[in-house]
Amino acid sequence: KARTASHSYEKYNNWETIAAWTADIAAQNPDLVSRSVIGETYEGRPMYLLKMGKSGTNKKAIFMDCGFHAREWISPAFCQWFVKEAVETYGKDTVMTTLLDKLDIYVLPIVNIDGYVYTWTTDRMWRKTRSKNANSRCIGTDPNRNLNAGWCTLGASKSPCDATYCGSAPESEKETKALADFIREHLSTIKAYLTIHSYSQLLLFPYSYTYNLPANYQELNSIASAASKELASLYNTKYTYGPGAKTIYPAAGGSDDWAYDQGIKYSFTFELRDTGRYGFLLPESQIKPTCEETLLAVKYIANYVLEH
Ligand code: ING
Ligand code: ZN
Repeated sequence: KARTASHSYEKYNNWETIAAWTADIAAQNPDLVSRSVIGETYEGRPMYLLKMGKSGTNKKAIFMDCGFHAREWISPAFCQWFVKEAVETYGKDTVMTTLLDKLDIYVLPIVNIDGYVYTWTTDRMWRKTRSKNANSRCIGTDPNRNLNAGWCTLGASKSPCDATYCGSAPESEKETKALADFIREHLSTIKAYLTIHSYSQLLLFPYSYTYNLPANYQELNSIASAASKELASLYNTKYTYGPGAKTIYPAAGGSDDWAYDQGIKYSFTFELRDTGRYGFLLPESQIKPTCEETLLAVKYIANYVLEH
């Protein structure tokens, strides 16, 4: 029987609770979930990665991360929800069963752990990492401006005091380096990259660092359209979709563009609820509906990748 212990999936959890949960969920579902550490953060916290799926040979994989930006609390909540749903519906829901039989799904519950901790202790609206910057009293780099995809050429700042500071070099942050290293080491299997942010109700795909369209633009657009339709089928939540540069704003150094240029042809950024009423302070009462609707879109994309 799938076990998810006594974890609170409808509350925002602090890092200590999430870290303990990663151990528990793996220990309680050993045939479906395993935990590894892909690196450590600037402040020394272990970056736990969950690998979901039945063991098998030559499996394709999907990589999903949450918590790039510290204040986007609904994002880690979704990664926890996704893992719960996977273990609870495996063997019951035919789509989830097939997904886990045929694919490995890597889930990194929080990328920017130090920033997340800081939002719990000190500043709820913090976005960046917590690394020190040379010759500046300002702290942190925007991890979603820190990848080597048109790095710091537009929609990013070279000033360490800004919220979109791109860092001293691509992958200057231990967190983005660990993420990029893991993906590079698994490029032969990873077919899709999903990164979960908030807010604005958008489903974005490359490119954000240029107005040029990706080679498989038509395919990505139709996947995004169908996934948005799936999402809306539950509570009629409206998503806008399209290439990042024209759908939200031009911004270089993002992880979806970087993953795409590594050869991962299905690369998406989700911007979850809402459209601004609560913004980053999305009430806990919206965790369940937000996660349930998002799950439909993620399952759609995963199933598409499996079949193509
Ligand atoms: N939005 C993203 C950000 O990092 C984005 C939008 C997506 C930029 C993909 C670049 C690439 O600004 C939020 N809310 O963080
Ligand atoms: Zn974000």
